[in-house]
Amino acid sequence: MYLWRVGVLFALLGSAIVVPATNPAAAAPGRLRDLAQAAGVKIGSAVRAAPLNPDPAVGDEDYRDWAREQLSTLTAENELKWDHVEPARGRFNFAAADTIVQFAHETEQTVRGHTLVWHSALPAWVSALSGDQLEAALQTHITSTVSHFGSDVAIWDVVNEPLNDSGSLRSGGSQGFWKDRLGEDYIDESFRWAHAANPTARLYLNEYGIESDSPKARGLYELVKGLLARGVPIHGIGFQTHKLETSRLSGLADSLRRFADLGLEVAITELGVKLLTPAGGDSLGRQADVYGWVTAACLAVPRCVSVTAWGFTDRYSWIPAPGAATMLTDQYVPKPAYYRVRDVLAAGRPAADPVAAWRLDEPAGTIATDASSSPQRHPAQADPGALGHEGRQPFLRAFKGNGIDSGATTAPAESNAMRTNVSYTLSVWIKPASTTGDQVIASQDGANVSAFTFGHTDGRYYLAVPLADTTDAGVDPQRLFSQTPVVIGQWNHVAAVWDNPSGHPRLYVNGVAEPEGPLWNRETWASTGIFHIGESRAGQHFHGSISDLRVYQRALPSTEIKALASPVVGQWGFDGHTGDDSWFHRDAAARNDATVALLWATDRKCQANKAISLTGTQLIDTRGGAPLFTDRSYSLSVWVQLADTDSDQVVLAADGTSISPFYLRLKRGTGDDHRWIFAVLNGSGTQQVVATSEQKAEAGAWTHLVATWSMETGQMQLFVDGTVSGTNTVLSSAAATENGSLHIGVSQLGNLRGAIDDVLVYQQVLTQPEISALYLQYEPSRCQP
Ligand code: 9MR
Repeated sequence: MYLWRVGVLFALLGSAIVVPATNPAAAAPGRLRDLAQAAGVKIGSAVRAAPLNPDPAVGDEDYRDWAREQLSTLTAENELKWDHVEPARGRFNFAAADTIVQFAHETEQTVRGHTLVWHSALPAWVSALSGDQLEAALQTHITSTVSHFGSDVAIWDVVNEPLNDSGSLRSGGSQGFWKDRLGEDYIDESFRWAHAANPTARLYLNEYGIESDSPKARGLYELVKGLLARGVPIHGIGFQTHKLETSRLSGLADSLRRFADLGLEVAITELGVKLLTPAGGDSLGRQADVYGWVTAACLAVPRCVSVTAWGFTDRYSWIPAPGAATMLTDQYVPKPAYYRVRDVLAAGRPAADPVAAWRLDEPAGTIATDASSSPQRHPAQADPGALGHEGRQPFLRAFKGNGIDSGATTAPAESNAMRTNVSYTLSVWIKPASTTGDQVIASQDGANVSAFTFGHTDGRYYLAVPLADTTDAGVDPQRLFSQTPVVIGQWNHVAAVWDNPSGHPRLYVNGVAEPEGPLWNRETWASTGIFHIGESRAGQHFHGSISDLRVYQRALPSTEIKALASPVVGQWGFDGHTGDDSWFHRDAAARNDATVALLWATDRKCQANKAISLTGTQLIDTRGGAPLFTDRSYSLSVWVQLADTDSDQVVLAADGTSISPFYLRLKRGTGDDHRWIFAVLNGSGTQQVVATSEQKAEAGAWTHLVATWSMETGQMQLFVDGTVSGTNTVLSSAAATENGSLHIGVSQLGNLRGAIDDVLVYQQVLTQPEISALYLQYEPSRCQP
C-alpha cells in the first residue's frame, strides 16, 4: 500500500509557501481515478520512463505507486517524440516508451501517444530533409510508430502545436518547418497515415492558447472544420492548458464546447499551473483554483473525455520549484490543487442543460452549429444563404429567414432533439423583419403535424400544441398568444414553456411573463421527428433573424428566463469562471497582451483576488471581436478603484477607425479637481462630446461608474455611485470596429493604475432604477477601504 508522506509540514521556496500536510477542507476521500471514473472522465498525467522503471535501482517506487493508484491515463512526456523514437533514419528505439506502455497496461491505464508531428524535438536528420524525402520519412515515422504499439496506444496526438497565436499555420524558421517544407497538406496526410496504421485509434490535434475565444482558437476551429469537410480522420482536440496561478479561465468550457459541437472529443492534455516567483501570498490557493476550474470546465462538457496534468510531482516536472506547477511537492505531499481536483471530480458532471441548442453564428456555410451541452448532438442543416447575417453583437453571426422558403432542419438521424410529452422550454433571440402571415420560429415534427409550433401571427407570439398527431380538421391545436405585440427591427428574447405537471403553457417576451395560459390537456403526445428552425413542416417560414436557440427538457422558472433574456452582451467578472454561465456572451475572453503577469486585487466586497489589479502596464482587452454596437443604444457599467490621480487614466475604451468610439475615464484636473468623463465620438468621427461628472474622482475608494448613450434621443449620461453626475447630447455615435476589442483599463490616453471589477456591457440604455440597483446590490457588503 502506498503511503503519502503526510504529517510533514513541507516548506517550498524557503518559508514563503507551506503545504499543509492535511487539508481540513478536503471532503471527498477516494482515489482520483475512481472519482474520475464515476464522473465519466479519465484523470492522468505526463509520466517519465525512468522513475516508472520497475527496476528499483532505476525507478522510483513512490512515483510508480502514486501513478498506479491515482491515474487512469498516462502520456509519455518525451519518450514518443521523434528525437527519442527515431534518432537516426530508420533506426527506431521504443524501449523507453515501452516501459510506460507496459506500466499502463499492467495498471489498466490508457495511453495518449504524444506526439507524431511537431516542429520541436526533431532530430537533425529530419530537419535536413525536404520534399519527397521528408514526406516519405514522415509517413514511415508515423506508420512505424503507430503500428509498433497497436491497440496499446489508443489515442495519438498526431499533430502538435501547428498554429501561430494569430490563428494561421506556423510558417518561417524552425517553427514553420512542416508547412514550409511540405505545404498545408501535411496535416491531412499525417492524420490519414496514422489512421491507416491503426484504424481504431482516436486521433487528436493538440494545441495551446485555445482555452478562450482567442484568434488561435478561431483559427483552429476553421482548420478543423476544413479537415472534417475533407473527411480527414480526426477525432479530438487536445487543450494543453499550461497556466499560471494568476490565470483566469473564463471561456474554457465555452471553447471546449465549441469544438465538441463539431462532433469531436476534447481533452485537457497538459495541465500545469505555474506559481509566481517570487511567491505571492496565497499562491497554492490560487493554483488550486486554476486546477479546479480546468477540471470543472472539462466536466461541464460531456464530450470532454480526460484531464491530464503535465507531470504530477515537482520531483519530475518541466516546471519544478520555484514554479512548482504540479499537484504534489517533490516529496509527494499533496498540495491544495490535489484536494481541489479531487473535490471537483467527486462532484461529478453537471446535468445536461440545455438538451439542444444552436448558436447559429456560423459565418457562412450550411451547417448550423449545435452548441448543446447535451451528450447528444443535433446538428442542423440550414438552407443556402440563411447563415452569416448580422447578429446581436458585432462579431456574432445569425440565421436570417426570408419568410418564404428558408430554414434549418436537424438531420433525420439527429432528430427528436426534444421530447414533447414532458415539460420543455424554448428560448430564443429573434429580430423579426415583418409581421406578415403565420411565421414559425421553431417546431418539431410528428408523423402528421408538428408536435409544437412556436412563432407569431397577427402580431402576437404563440405556442401551439395539437391534441393529437392528426390532420383531422376536427382537432384544433391548443394555442397560447402573447399580449405583448411583436416588435420588428430589434432583437427580442422570446421563450415558450410547456409545464406539463401544472398543465399551463407560458410565454415570456424579453424576460417578462405574459399572463398565464389556460389549462391544457396534459396528455401531450411524444414526437420523434425533425426539429425545424425558422420553419415548420406545414411550410410556414420566419422572416427575420434568429440567434441562440436553446431547448430545455424542463419548465424553466421565470428567474432563469430573465437571465436568458438579459440584455448584457459582455461581462468580465474577473472571478475565474469557466464561462458556462455566460455561454453566449463569450464572457471574458479577455487577454493580457503584455508579457506582464496578471495580478489580482481584493474587490469591493473584501473578497481576495476577485478584481483585476492594474499597474499601468497590463493590457487587458477582449478577443474575438467587439462585444457591442456603439452606434446603437448602449450602457457600460464598471467598478473602479484608483491607486492615484496623477494623470489621465482610461477605464473603458473600444477600437474605432482611428480613435475609440467612447472613453470612460479619469480626467486629471488642477489641485484635487479630478473628474470622471464619458466621451462619445460622433458618427462622422469629427467631434468627441463629453459628459463630465459633478463628483470629484478620488483615489482609494471603489467607485461605480455607468455610462449610457441613447440612439433615440442622443442623450449621454454618466452615473457615479448610482446617481446621475454628468450629461450631454450627441445625436449619432461612431461604430466600433467589428473585429476590434473592448479595452479594459488601457488606451493611448493613459493606462489605469488601480483595480477594476465587474465590467458589464449592455446593448440598451439602463434606467435610473436599474443603475441604482446595480450600485446598491453591493452597498451592504461594501468593503471599507
Ligand atoms: O515537458 C517537456 C520537456 O521535458 C521537453 O524538454 C520539451 C521538449 O520536448 O517538451 C516538454 O513538453 C511539451 C509538450 O511536448 C508539448 N507542449 C508543451 C510542453 C511543455 O513545453
